[in-house]
Amino acid sequence: MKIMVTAFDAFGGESVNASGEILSRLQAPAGCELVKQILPTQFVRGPEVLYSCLDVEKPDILLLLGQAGGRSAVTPERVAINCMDARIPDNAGYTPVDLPIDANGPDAYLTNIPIHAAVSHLKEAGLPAAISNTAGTFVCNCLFYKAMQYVRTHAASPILCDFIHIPYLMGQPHTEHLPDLAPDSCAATVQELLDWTAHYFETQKEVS
Ligand code: PCA
Repeated sequence: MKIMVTAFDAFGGESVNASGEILSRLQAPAGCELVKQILPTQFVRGPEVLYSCLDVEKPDILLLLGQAGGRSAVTPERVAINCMDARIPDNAGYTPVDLPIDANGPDAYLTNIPIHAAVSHLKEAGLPAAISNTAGTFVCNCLFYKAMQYVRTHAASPILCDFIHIPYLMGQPHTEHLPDLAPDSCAATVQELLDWTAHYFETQKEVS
């Protein structure tokens, strides 16, 4: 089984993106190959780079990581919406306001990973996780939407895909008074999610 995990580069004037820090700590679950990729925080270029990687790597599982400053847990996303509405420019200086990602695309895509079961498992293990019902309207949501579109329309074989938002990490420079997570705890949570999803993929294969 092949797993691809992506993260974003720093954006919004910050020097670090928590998602890249966590990506560097992840290890392949037993018997799996793990491919890591940093993507540019750009509405257009981010999904383009992702699509090139997917065409080459053809993973079975795709987890997309991004930073959501202000959250206090690792948050698997339920839904990507067909909307770009930026408060700040992306790393290419583009600030779309109230635009569709794909004028002919569906309003939304839901993740095809059972996140309720995944998050329950993480919580039972005492790890800081919660479901999120919005990935926002910036680059992360756009990448998630385009990734699900690829999964639904381009992929030759089924890919399990979700976006996971990561809080600020302790020690990372960030706006005061916003919550942060210990890097070890955050990495352990994402690692457990990765392992759980790999196991889920195997059980699905047995069923079909
Ligand atoms: N977070 C931003 C974009 C890149 C990132 O890591 C977001 O939530 O859209």
